Amino acid sequence: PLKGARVVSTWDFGVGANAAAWKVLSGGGSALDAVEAGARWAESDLCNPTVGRCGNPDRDGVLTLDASIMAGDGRCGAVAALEDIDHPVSVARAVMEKSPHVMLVGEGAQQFALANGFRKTPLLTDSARQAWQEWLKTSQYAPQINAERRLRPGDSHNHDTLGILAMDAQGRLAGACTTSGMAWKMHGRVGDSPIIGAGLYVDQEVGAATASGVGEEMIRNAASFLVVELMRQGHSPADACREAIDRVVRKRPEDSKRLQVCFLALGRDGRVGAFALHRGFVYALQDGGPGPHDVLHDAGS
Ligand code: SD4
Repeated sequence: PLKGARVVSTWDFGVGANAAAWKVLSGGGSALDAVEAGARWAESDLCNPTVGRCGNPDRDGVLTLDASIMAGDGRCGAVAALEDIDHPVSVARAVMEKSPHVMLVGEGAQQFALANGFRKTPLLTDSARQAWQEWLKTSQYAPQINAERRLRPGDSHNHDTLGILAMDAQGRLAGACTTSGMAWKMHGRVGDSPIIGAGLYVDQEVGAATASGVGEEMIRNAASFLVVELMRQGHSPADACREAIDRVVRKRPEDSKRLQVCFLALGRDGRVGAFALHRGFVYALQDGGPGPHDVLHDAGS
């Protein structure tokens, strides 16, 4: 019954997110439930300083969370700059299912969450606070490429956003993206992850795409939408990601040496591809096949 079902996630911690999503898929659940479960796993992972409750704060020491979720039929929801609410991906799903809107931000997103059964919880951990206090000594905002390290399972301090894409046994597609954003960002900064078309896009006719890296570049290029549109024009998922990276470079060649941008795509036919501006990007794939169920692929350029 699971023929065709699969889930792919960004970075090494995608292995854990995939395992949570696969539980849903292997029980006959939907791709939408699967990506939410995978994203919730990442949001709870206390080893991950860039997603959910263990995330690093902004330059004022405030932890703000961004998340989005999208189904192949165009339903979508997102929250940005959400404070003190656990599981922003589930708030994003509630925006999708229980509000007339697609995106809620800041205080309004928090009010909506509280009105829909979420509880206010201080999320900033001691280690994140300490990291921020250390950062304050220099106060330099300089996103790391993270290219030197080849990421492996158990290498728990690698950073970046969780983007997760799934196809269920019925061929339905869905995706989710969740992050605390760039560490030490300006207060109020919103990245690509909660912006439909930038950090995440899903179209049942074609496929799904998600992004990680410096979100300003994704927003500038409507990048996940671009990857899906390139697949619509006939590119394989891998070629679509490569072409989108080329677009990013062409637009701002001067930035491309110092910034990381990574794309991950899943075609409607189940093909998976990825590409990144710099080495070091990996993704995890779970398709229930023989052999190791989670495979890490280096997708560095
Ligand atoms: C953002 N794309 O907020 C996210 C963060 C990320 O590598 O992926 N960092 O810009």
